Amino acid sequence: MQMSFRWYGPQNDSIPLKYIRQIPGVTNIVGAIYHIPVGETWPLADILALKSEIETAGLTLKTVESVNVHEDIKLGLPTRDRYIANYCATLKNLAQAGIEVVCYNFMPVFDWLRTDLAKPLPDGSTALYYDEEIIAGLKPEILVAQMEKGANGFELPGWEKKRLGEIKKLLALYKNLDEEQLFANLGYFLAGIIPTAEECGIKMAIHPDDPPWPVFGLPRIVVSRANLERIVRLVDSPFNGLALCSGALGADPRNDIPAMIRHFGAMGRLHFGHVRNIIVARPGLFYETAHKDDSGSISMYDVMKAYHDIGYTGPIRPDHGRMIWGEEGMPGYGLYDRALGAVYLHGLWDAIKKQSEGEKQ
Ligand code: CS2
Ligand code: MN
Repeated sequence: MQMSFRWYGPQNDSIPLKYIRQIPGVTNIVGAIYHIPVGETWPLADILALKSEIETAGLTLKTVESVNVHEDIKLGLPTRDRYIANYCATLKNLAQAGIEVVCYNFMPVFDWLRTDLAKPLPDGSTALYYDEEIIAGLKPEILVAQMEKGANGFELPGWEKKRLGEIKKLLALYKNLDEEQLFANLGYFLAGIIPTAEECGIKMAIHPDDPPWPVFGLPRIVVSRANLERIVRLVDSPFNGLALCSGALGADPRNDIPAMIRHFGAMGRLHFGHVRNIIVARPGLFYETAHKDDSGSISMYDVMKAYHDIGYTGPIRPDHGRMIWGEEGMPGYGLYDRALGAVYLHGLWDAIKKQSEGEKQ
């Protein structure tokens, strides 16, 4: 397991790399290029510059999150072939820079979404919060405005102002697209990119939809064990794998996260672990909590034990954190609580590892 930390680059992140370097056990940065529009090829020089900045700080860059997928690919428009070719070119450049894992998602229009980006918790911290009943009464353009306002001056990943400025137009394009078509479009995309990923040795890791159910009538398919099973078989290659996000999938209590880790891990399809805890207060209402095992609805011990038992050697990151100690930062991506999460998860890992080594002797 390689403990990793997401970093949004020198222009977009308020946290200096040198602070991340001081979190015990964190060795890897999960990074991306943000100034190239979705769908265009990431230039090798830009990737190398990012890598060298990270290495100068004493950290490594082997995992990229995300290379976002152009909307035309999700929609299955004729223009998709050009964007798939660009995606392959990006993968080749990433491979040349030594990148091993690329995370992406296949959510129409929106990336992860919440109804409150700073919900106060009883301990005085704030956290990301989602209530389906609030969503039901909201117009999508109001949600976009709320997300922008709550973002604290940061551009949230997957929430590019320019693209979402045309939200009504975007939603109209999806009017007749159902789950089956979205599956077909994902299959087409994977058929287009996986041969390149195989050739250059990049493990593709699809991130689950967050929340894992349809929103605003838009289909969402990366939501359950059965669907993940179908996705890894769309193109049957070890390079067609998963980024298992405990918080995203865990919002639906029917998803047994440790069982999924064991299952897809044994298949060799688990390439990235996002580990975070949430409280599911009632169906459709959940919020993010501290990572501690008993702080939320998902047992972080069971999750880390499952990663350990499958012999997981890939990247894991604490995913989101709350805002604590008066920190001002990008919602979900402050320094303090994610650092606590990384160290806590690592502590669980060390204990599980030591215990299993003792049992073997
Ligand atoms: C989110 C997403 O849950 C998460 O990790 O922060 O933005 C995620 O990075 C993307 O959906 C992955 O493509
Ligand atoms: Mn995640």
